Amino acid sequence: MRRITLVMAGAALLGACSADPSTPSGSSPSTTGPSSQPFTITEVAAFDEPWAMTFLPGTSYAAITQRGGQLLVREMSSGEVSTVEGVPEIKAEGQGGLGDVIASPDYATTKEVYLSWAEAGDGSTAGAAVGRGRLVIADGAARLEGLRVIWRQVPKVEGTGHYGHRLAVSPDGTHLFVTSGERQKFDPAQDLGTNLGKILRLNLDGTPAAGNPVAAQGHPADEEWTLGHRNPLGIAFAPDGTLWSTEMGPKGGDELNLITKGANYGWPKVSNGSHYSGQDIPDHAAGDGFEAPKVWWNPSISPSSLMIYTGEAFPQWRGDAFIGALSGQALLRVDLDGTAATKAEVWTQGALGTRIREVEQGPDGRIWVLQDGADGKLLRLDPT
Ligand SMILES: [Ca+2]
Ligand SMILES: [Ca+2]
Repeated sequence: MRRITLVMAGAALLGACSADPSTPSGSSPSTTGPSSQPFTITEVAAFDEPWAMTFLPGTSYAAITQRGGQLLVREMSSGEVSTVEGVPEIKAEGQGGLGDVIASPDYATTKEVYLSWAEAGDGSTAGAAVGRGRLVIADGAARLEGLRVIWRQVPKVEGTGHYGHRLAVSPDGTHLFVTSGERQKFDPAQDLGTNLGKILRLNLDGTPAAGNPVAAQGHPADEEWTLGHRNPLGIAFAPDGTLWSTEMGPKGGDELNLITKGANYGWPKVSNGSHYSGQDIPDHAAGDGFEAPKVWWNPSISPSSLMIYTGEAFPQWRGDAFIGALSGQALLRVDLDGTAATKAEVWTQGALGTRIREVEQGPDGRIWVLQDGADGKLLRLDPT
């Protein structure tokens, strides 16, 4: 009985989108099958407003950020958690605080990680920052050494929302991609003179990468890879090298975008959602000059995170996108096939039926999920 209820809830979510008459051409229809669950869900630990997690390659540790400003390392067999000393001063307010953490591509030799956070500016202004430093774990303690800030949002503005600041390194290990939210200021997303509302392509030291599409327009345009983003809270490469990003839309219009060099994703000119005031925003339409999402959600699910699966534990899902939903209170799979994307399962069973903040793949291919909030559980999904 419980299973039937859950399946119907998922179907209703999917149905709301496929019934939307404003379907942009080229977007993929939903599948309508039941969201069967070929995994068990185990609660492993709990954290205080966890935001991001990453497994540190070649170690038995995972690094976890808490929005309030703590970087933690958890030894995954013993469960022992250490608080990392030496994290930067952050502005923990609203959506801001400590953000993403990923390993550098040369982690095996340097032990360096990238970290993102909200940084205070003059008065009540703030902006996202990205730093790189050495994460030393020894004798049951952990510390960051030599942390240097390698990128900042410019300008810093008032408000505490839409930092974005999710991080990904290209599969060839040569470039760092940073998502930069538009800080709830709308127009900067279309202004090449700010790096707000953009996805940036940087060298590993944070300098602008050669070959970026609008570099001729000076700095910070020389950092910019794509524009027209609102609050992109997920970014990941697929095994075939394609780059994807999840983006929080306004009232409706959450997006999964295929990220391609120089493309303009339309915010705030177009969106399949509307303003919270009720004011309409034109939908994505063929020929409007903006890149339409491959998949979108209306009503909103509030995508917090994006992981593209490459493991062995769930071979049927290799190459597919996993998305955590905050307001949608679910874990979602989107089937990726080259540059095409199709909605698949919406899992709301048990502990997955809550605000989900982060999705990660473990070194053995199991899937890990962090709930949002003050008692955010770390969940492990094991194949059945
Ligand atoms: Ca992560
Ligand atoms: Ca609209």
